Amino acid sequence: AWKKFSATEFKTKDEFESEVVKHIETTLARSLFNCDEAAAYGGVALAFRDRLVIEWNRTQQRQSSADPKRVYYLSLEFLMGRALDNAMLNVGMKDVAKEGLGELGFRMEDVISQERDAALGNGGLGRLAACFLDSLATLNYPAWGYALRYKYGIFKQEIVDGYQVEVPDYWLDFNPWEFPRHDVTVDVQFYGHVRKYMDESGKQISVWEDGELVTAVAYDAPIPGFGTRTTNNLRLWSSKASHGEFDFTKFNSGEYEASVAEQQRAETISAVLYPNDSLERGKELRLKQQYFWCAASLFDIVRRFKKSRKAWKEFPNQVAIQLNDTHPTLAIPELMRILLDQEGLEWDEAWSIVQKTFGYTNHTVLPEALEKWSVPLVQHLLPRHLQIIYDINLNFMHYVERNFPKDREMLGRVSIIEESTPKMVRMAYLAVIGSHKVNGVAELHSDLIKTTIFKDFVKIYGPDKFTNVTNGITPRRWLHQANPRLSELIASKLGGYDFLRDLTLLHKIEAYVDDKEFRKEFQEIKYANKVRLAKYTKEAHGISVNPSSLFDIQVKRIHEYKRQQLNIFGVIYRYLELKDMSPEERKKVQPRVSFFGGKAAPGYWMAKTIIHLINQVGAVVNNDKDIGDLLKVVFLEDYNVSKAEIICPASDISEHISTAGTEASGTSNMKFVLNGGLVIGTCDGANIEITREIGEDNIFLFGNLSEDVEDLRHAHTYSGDFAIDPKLERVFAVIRAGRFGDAAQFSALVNSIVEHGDYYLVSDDFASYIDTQKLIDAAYKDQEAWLTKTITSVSRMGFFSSDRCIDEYAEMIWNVE
Ligand code: 26M
Repeated sequence: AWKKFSATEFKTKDEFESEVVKHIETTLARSLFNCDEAAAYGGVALAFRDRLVIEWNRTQQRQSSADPKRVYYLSLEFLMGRALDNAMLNVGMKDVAKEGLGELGFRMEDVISQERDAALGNGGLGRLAACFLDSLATLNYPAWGYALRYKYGIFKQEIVDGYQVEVPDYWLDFNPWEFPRHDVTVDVQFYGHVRKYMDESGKQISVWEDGELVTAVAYDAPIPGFGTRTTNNLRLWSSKASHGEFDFTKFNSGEYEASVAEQQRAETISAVLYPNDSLERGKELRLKQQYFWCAASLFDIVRRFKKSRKAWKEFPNQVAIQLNDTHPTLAIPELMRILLDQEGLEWDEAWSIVQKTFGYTNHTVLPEALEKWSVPLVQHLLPRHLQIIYDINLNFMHYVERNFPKDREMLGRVSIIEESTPKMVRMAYLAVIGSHKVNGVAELHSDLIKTTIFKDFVKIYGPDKFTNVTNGITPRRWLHQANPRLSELIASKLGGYDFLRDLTLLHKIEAYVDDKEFRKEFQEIKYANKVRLAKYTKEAHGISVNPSSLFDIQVKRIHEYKRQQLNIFGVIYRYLELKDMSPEERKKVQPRVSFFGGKAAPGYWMAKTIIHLINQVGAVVNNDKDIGDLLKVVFLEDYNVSKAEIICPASDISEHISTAGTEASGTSNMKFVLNGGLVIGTCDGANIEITREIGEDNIFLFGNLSEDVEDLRHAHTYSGDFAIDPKLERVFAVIRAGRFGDAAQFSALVNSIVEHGDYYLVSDDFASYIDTQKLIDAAYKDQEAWLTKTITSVSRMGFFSSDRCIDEYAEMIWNVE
């Protein structure tokens, strides 16, 4: 353990125990006689929360008086996972707590696992935001996260008869980490119309009137840093009807249902996280969520700025706002509206403030995932914002026209308004135009946005507006918490836990790559982590897996571009090969377990079909007596952050096999390598930089390159002689023959490749995927060489700390210290 601030930590285990008991008996009003693990969790969480709150208040007071430039991270998603273990790490004294809990008759792991995940996100984008909050606090940046307090997080996934079933995730039953601030509210307006008039001086004034009001109530959660006193704030907005509990006129006249209905309509805004990456688009409620959150957050930010009584031109020196994808883009016209209509600034001054304030992070180049909102919908819901967007666009069009008089086509291409029926607002273009910096999330991705979706904007603004910040992960959660034994082993060699604050120090463990003792322990830890996952697999799914097998894991949202179908087709091919072998030949085979996990968007049929196929293959393979331990297929239900903490340390190989150029970065690739697993991957996203850091001998790359994708797709459609890879054809033949259940269920999946152009290049990459898996089998047989690769890789992963990302954002984009 490492000593930090003595003021807030527990002095003794007796002190800890008495506080836990006090909270159980008073705050929770439970008797110690029927104290179960849930109550114990409550008591421990509240005891640590007390300590956190003290540092939180102090941090906020320090920041209020110093009034430095603050960073505001606007993200509709924060995939926080559990908070208790992290709180214990940051407050310190986990070992004292563990001892105290033991005396009370509880095991620490059991108590920690009582907590429900805060699952306010879909996947990588939301988890990145959570890692960033951890790093911002750890590096002492004065920073706030802003999001919505969804009543329901991402749905829970159940697998019923091999199919995904969605179950609501009501997570707020008992949440000791949030603090309602009933005194911090903002009234947010919707609908209505705009009245324009001239004032005495002849200036045009716009008034947005006759709308509906909904109240935003702040709920705050403390975000402690590691090894520092800084505890930042995550502010979540909850919606409620603006006139208090009920509409009393309606209530008094007996219209109970109508008055309650209005209340519910308001509460619907923050009710549920949208579980789609893009398919359920154009929904009015989603746009309402976005504006509600942007308006409340900006009001709050402006209110804080105004306390300092500084001039408006100082705003960008006091405030940096980062837009996590295009979801918060309405913050741009909203800040314009505040500055123009409420503060009376002139357009040019307001626009210059806005551009200096915002930065925009892009997370995908997939065209189907780029947000657009219909002009009639924006007009209806936010009439004043639509005018401002049109004015922004008009100024921009003039600018482009002046600078590129010869390129008349360009105007239509870069216009914020797409001239379709109905017209659409292109949110990514608005975000680019309203920000001073735009960044991608890995080198390849940042290059791609400059040559594809934002090509014209590079011509217009020059290349310096566009930059790269390669994603990272917090080593506190993804090394120390998820893999305490590995963290301890590293600490024992480096003389302490400084590497958790400066991950580049990991390079020093490369010196132990030939150290017998170190190697033995490193290998034992990996084995123990595999045993832990095997145990979980048995408990949760009733499937026995041998921890000595090669553990092959692909966990991430299910998407065609991420190519879980390539993986499962490869598994089927492996199965067919095993079936063809004699018992003698089978003895030479490297046993393997293929783990899958991930949620499909509820309306994404192809993704759901992939899940179904994985489960059907598992049902056949796992019960085939010829196969035994040589191959097992496991679909891990309801993949989430807390499960990732068990899964990531347990891989030998993890799969990051997206079609080249489609996965912006990926972040689980970093988690797996940091925990001593190797990667099979395509030359995509952060895989490329991982290869650069750890060396190409330590990663299994395969498949076509990003620059070849366009030509290959073209050839599929137009060359006429597009032939499916023969090995893959063999897989399709057995699927068609009904080996994994009714073939009709899988025909759309097979046909997307055979008949519909194989957009994701599954067939093109299949042979090289299979060959590379064979290389992996062979490499794994040499356990010593394998171990050397894993240790070397871990030691070279320092670059991928989210602390490094945050320092890059701070310097290149936010200009904060
Ligand atoms: C939706 C439907 C069909 C096909 C694709 C999508 C879709 C893909 C990406 C929708 C949104 C997408 O982008 C948002 C996102 O979550 N991006 C992820 O951001 C992470 C953090 O930067 C990266 O690590 C991931 O590579 C990137 O996919």
